[in-house]
Amino acid sequence: MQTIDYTQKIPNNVDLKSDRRLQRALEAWQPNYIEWWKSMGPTDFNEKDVYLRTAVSVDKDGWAQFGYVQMPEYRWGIFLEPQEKDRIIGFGDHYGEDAWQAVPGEYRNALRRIIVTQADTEPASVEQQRLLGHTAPSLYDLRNLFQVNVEEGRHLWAMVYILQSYFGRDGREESEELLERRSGNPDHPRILGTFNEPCEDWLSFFCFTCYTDRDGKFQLLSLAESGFDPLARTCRFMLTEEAHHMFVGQTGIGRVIQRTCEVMREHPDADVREHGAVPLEIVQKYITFWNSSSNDLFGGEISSNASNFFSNGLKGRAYEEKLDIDHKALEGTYSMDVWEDGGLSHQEVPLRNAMNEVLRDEYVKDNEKGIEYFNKVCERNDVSFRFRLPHRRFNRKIGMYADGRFDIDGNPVDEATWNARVGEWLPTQEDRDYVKSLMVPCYEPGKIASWIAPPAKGIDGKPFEFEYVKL
Ligand code: BYC
Ligand code: FE
Ligand code: FE
Repeated sequence: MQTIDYTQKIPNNVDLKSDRRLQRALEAWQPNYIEWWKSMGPTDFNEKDVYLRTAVSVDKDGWAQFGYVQMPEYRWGIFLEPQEKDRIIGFGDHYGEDAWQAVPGEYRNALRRIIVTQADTEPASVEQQRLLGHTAPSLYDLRNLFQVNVEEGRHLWAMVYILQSYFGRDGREESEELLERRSGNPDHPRILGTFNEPCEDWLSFFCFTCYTDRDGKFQLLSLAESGFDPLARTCRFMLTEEAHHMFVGQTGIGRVIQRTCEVMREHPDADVREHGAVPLEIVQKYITFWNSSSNDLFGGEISSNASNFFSNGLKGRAYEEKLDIDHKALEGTYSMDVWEDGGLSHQEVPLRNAMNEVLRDEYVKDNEKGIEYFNKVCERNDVSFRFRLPHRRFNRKIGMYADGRFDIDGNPVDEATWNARVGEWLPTQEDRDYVKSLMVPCYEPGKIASWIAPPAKGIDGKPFEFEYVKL
């Protein structure tokens, strides 16, 4: 078992103490990080004991140890999957060559940009979620929020380690800027759109962890294939943590639906709002908003960036190494509906240029499974409502479909139709106000807010009533 050295100021499994310069650079960044955490993280909860899991090794069973921790004392560390002997690059023009242990000079800028973009999302999400602790529906949920927050903090560490060890001074400058950009700040925003959207209520939080963290899963899967081996190893370990974030989102939305269904059964003739539940139509609109915004995180449908990232061996397809496919992707094409001059036409696009769309396909497939789960909750409760994903053309801000207007089924519509119908598809101010009105904290162990059902089970074998956060 590859244990992590916790006696070090920065826990790690990369033998940091053998590289004094790097260790000093990271130790110089650490207080700035903590300062950022204390001002931009979950303020007002920094002195509370939270029942958190911490990684103690990167092995299958060893990476989750539970105990009470105050968040600023959390052992954020640097954990990479062990190096695979003789690993080769699994795709693109360098297919079959030895994986890189150092940054290839010609791809330095592109790699740096990918890593900075990935890194930027991590602190952004902590900033977006920073006030949610004040309105948690239960201590169980409060703890899950903080678990997600500290792990996103660790993901920032993971990327900063790569920047500082492999990108010298540029990497150190980028590390500082990662603590300076601010989610939603018009003058100094985070890099990607979704990470500047406000996430101020718990229904948004669950949708964010369900759909935006799931973009994280697929971006990490594609970076886990990278020919730049340290990045691949870092992302492989991050993926183990990501699963919990999506669990929080998926089951969180499911529990909101469950609660509404219960109210509908008990009071078939009432408006569920009278009983403090969220109408399923509003849940659907929140899903539609966060899913469509997260679709943008895959970039444009036809992208020369994506083609270069693939050709150069920087970013592969999800599960590239495991799949029996043409790893050079030089010959294939991808059929897509191209939006041009106000119309859709079916076109064959060279596969390498369609890599963003290939990855988005996997993402959509994963999301479909999540929707089936929500519909099972309805079925189980004899409720006829059915959830759906919006079409991927719907409400896009990035890529060719951003130039048009599409209804939730992906059909082109004119501006007037869009304006008349957008309130059926996306949350209205009234919907948001209602959801906001439900956001009152419920901190008593074993109690839960009116708008959500308790979880099927607690964390780490503990019951729901367990005092997950000592307030
Ligand atoms: N918002 O060729 P294009 C996570 C820019 S989430 C704003 O279409 P490309 C997490 C793009 O930068 C995972 N701008 O796209 C989740 C480019 O700009 P320039 C994060 C956008 O480059 C929850 C231009 O549009 N990881 O971990 O092929 C909680 C044209 O670009 C957006 C990564 O993203 C957008 N949505 O692909 C915590 C992986 N989309 O060149 C954490 C690293 C595109 O004109 N990033 N643009 O200035 C990448 O691989 C790529 O940058 C993208 C974009 C896939 C994001
Ligand atoms: Fe993350
Ligand atoms: Fe995450």
